[in-house]
Amino acid sequence: MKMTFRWFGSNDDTVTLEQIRQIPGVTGVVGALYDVPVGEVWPVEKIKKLKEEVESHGLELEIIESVNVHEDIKLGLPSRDRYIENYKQTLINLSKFGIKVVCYNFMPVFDWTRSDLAKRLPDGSTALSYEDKVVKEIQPDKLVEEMEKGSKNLSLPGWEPERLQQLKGLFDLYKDVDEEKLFENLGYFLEKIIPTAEACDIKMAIHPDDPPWGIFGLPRIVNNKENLERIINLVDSPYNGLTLCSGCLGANVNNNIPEIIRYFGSKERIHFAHVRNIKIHEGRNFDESSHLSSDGSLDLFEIMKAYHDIDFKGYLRPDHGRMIWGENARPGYGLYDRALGIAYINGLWEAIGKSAK
Ligand SMILES: [Mn+2]
Repeated sequence: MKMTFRWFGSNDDTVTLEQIRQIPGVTGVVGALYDVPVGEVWPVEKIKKLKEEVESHGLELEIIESVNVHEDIKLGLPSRDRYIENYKQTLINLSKFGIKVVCYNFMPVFDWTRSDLAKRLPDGSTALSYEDKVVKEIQPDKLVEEMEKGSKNLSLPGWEPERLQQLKGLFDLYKDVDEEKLFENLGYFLEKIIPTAEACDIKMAIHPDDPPWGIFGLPRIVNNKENLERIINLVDSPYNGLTLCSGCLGANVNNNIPEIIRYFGSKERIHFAHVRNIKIHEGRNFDESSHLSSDGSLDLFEIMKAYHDIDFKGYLRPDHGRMIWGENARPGYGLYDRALGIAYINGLWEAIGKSAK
């Protein structure tokens, strides 16, 4: 595996490249351009600048999270073709700078969703949390407001203000889009972009829905083994692959993460691994916990063992972390707890590797 760390750029992250470079085992960052509107082409000059900045700190930039998919593509509107052409051009531009994997998601309207961005845990740390009742009862526009309030004036990935301003219009458009229609629209998108991804040698890696169930009556399809299987078969190419996010899929107790890793790993369709733990409470409620197995509901040893068993050579990053030691950072994306997660994952990896010999 290649250990990486998500970074939001020097203008929009409390964590610096100097700090990331000092986390043991980290060889690269997971980056993106955050100032290009969704659907527009990523300019060569900006990609070049980001690449050079990362490399000047002794780190690699080979993976992008995310090139977001314009809503018109998910909706299947006639205007999607223009945005798909732009997406292909973005892939071509990224390939000029050695990008190997592009992560994206296909969640209608809302990206990752939480009811609390700073729930206080018993040890005094704060974490992202999801309470089903709160999300069921809140109005969508109020949720957007709450997320913004909790963001500490840092942008939240996937929560682009320009899209969320049109909330009501979007909900109207989605009235005719059920899960089947969403699969169809994803298939259309993949059929158009995978040949370009192949030509560019960029592996596409779809990220699961977070949480892995529908919210506000909107369809969600990237949420269990059966649907992941259907997705990789929409276009049967190694370039049509997955970001395996343990915390997202793991929020549904019916998803057996080690088994899912082994299954899609054997097909060589996992290109990017997000490793984190969550503490599941009764019903559809969960808090994000530290990475340590005993702090959450997922067994990180079994998860890392599964990656070891499939001889995982792809990119891996710790996913979200708690806010600890008084750090003031983007919710989920501070330095300290994610660095602790890396140290723990590295420890598991070394122990599993040595005991397997
Ligand atoms: Mn994730």
